[in-house]
Amino acid sequence: MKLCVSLLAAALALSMGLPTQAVETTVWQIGNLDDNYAELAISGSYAAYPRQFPRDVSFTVGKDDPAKSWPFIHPGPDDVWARPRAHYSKTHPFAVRFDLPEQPKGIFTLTIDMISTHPTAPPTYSISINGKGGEMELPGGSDAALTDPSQGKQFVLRVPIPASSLKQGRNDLVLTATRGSWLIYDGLVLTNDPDLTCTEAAVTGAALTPTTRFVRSGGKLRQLADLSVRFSQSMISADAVVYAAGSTCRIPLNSGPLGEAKAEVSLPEVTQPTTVRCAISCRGRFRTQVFTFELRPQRRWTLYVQPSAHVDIGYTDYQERVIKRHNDNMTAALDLCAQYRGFKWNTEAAWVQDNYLSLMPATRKPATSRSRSRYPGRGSTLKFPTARCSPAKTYSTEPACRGTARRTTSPSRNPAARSCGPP
Ligand SMILES: [Ca+2]
Ligand SMILES: [Ca+2]
Repeated sequence: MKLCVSLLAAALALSMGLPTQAVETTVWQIGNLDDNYAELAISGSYAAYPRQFPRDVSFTVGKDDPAKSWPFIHPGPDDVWARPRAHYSKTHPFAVRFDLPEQPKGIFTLTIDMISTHPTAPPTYSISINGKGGEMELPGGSDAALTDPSQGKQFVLRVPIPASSLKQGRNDLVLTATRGSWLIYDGLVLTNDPDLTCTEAAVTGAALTPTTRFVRSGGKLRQLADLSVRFSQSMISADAVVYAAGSTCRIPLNSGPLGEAKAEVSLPEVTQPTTVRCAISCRGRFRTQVFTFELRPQRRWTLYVQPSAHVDIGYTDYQERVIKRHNDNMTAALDLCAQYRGFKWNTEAAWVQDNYLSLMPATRKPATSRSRSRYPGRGSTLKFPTARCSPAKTYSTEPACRGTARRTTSPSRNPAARSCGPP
């Protein structure tokens, strides 16, 4: 069964006062809106992408042919198969360059017709027009569409673009799957109705979501929250003023082509539920709208980072690469020890330290007693194959592990840590 979704279209079209008999002209089109991808490049052969598009996509309207220059599939960062080399970029921007011969007028509409998306990891899709962008999460589709377009779950995205966001001459549109996996195109069309005008814009919703992240600023701890604001129109530049616990901060917002703006807000740390007010204004577009949220205290987490979980030189990678990686980690750890007083580092195996000290120049070794006090301690003693242990056996090893750690991790006082070996 085909699923056809048109997000934003109804709300945005109403807010922009689209007449029922709008007269639109096609500015450009890539592919045909025919529920098929046969007319697009590497049709049905996704594995050909890294060979045919090693530098991703740069499509010039009026010059390039979709059959050669616009792939039927748009990979996301999860798609390892789409990278010609491991170190290449994980995202794959698709750029469209087009010229407008005259000063743009009225409303443009970008229609992106998709055949399907990855079923369990659909992409977060970013649209940027002349440097201003926004993104949205696409719904999951069907991977049967990779070889059979009739098996897809179709999705149509219509984005109204005011003429003020475009310009006479060259314009740049960039489409990117910023998270997740692939999507498959049917075709893209940009249309224009020069007689349409925007009605008054409005904020249609706002949310403030606390995060678990804190920052220290001016000696005081502040907690970070994510502000999300949805507008009735795309490409609106507005201001948000957030009032919380005697603190005020002003944040610029840009709704982008999808009508939604997101920003990170730094607020004073609260110890009890606290009211936060957010006033959103856009001079000349709409009157100030005020939203009220409740900011709750957030738990402070202690973060332990384990860079590796299996020191077996030559098993997880070539020996020289394993050695280099551990040495790089040690160098970075020493730098962080010097930079942050509370930073501690424990190696998983004693070999990591011994090897580093034998190879590194004296200038890299901890020289002072102060730096030695936080120098990476010896590990290895706490590593055992947890997958082979019963829960009772696992817990019973805890005192022994701590005792061994106290005896062997001199001079630093590293907390007992346990890494899990593979089964
Ligand atoms: Ca279609
Ligand atoms: Ca098509």
